[in-house]
Amino acid sequence: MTNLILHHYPMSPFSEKIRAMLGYAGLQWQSCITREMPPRPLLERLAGGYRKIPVAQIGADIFCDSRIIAAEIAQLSHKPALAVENLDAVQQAYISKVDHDLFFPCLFAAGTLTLNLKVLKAMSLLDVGRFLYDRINMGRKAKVQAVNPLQAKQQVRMHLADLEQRLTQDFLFGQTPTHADFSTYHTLWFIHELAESPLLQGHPRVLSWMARMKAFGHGTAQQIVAAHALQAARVQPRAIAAEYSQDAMIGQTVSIAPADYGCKPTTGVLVAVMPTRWVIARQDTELGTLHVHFPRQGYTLT
Ligand SMILES: N[C@@H](CCC(=O)N[C@@H](CS)C(=O)NCC(=O)O)C(=O)O
Repeated sequence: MTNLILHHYPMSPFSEKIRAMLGYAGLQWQSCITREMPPRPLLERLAGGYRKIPVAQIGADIFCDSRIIAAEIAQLSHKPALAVENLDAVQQAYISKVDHDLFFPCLFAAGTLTLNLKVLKAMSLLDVGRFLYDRINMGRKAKVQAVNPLQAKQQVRMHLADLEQRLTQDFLFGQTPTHADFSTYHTLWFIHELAESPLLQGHPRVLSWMARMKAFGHGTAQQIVAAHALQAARVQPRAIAAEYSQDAMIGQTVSIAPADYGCKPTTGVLVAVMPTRWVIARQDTELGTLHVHFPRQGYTLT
């Protein structure tokens, strides 16, 4: 069993990206289920203000964003192609496109009665109301252009036609999957598996690739509760290599927030500046020092 804890909820596409990666990596992990919307007191304590899901944790190190989590899984499983920074510029650009430009079109295009029924089964009516209120508010405050729901299906159809052409091998960029496959998978999982929408029909290569991706499963997960995750955080964070603590900003109090939507900042003392990530230290009266890791791309530091 690795000591990697994933904080997630079942219907979250970006969480599915990580769960599928954990399956491919063949890792044993610990699963801590969180609510579909704030308040999430445990994560507020561990990650500060960061409000997106998934979040991962190894002891007192907290990893925000699926990119950073993927880099940790790449290290743990010795599968370097799971980390975005190990891929070439073409794959990196493709990942940005599917993770950012196509995420909302896929969510909007997935509306089916089945999805609505699953949501109603998973949440109380009161929570559905809270969820909608939260997401409308998040959308209003977002710094990215809203998706036109009428154009969403067309965008997804174009995406599927493009994928059908691309999939000449078992995976998008070769015979083994890379981060790009998992980035592409999670939004289509939302449409095909969760919403059970017929949108993917008529795309035989996409459907076979989806089946290959699904076959990775989720690895072996042990369910844990909040108290266990808090207990796991009562250790010293990992040491930071000297080469990452040379930047002139080190030691300053900074706030880091996503640049697109859900832009809630986390504040702490900057302790590492790496080529692709920032790490800030936060103090919790009971847990001690926590190190919170963020990607540099797509986040702002003030
Ligand atoms: N860039 C983030 C995006 C994560 C994201 O947007 N997650 C969605 C759920 S799939 C989210 O946080 N929605 C708001 C929420 O759950 O509070 C990542 O790669 O992890």
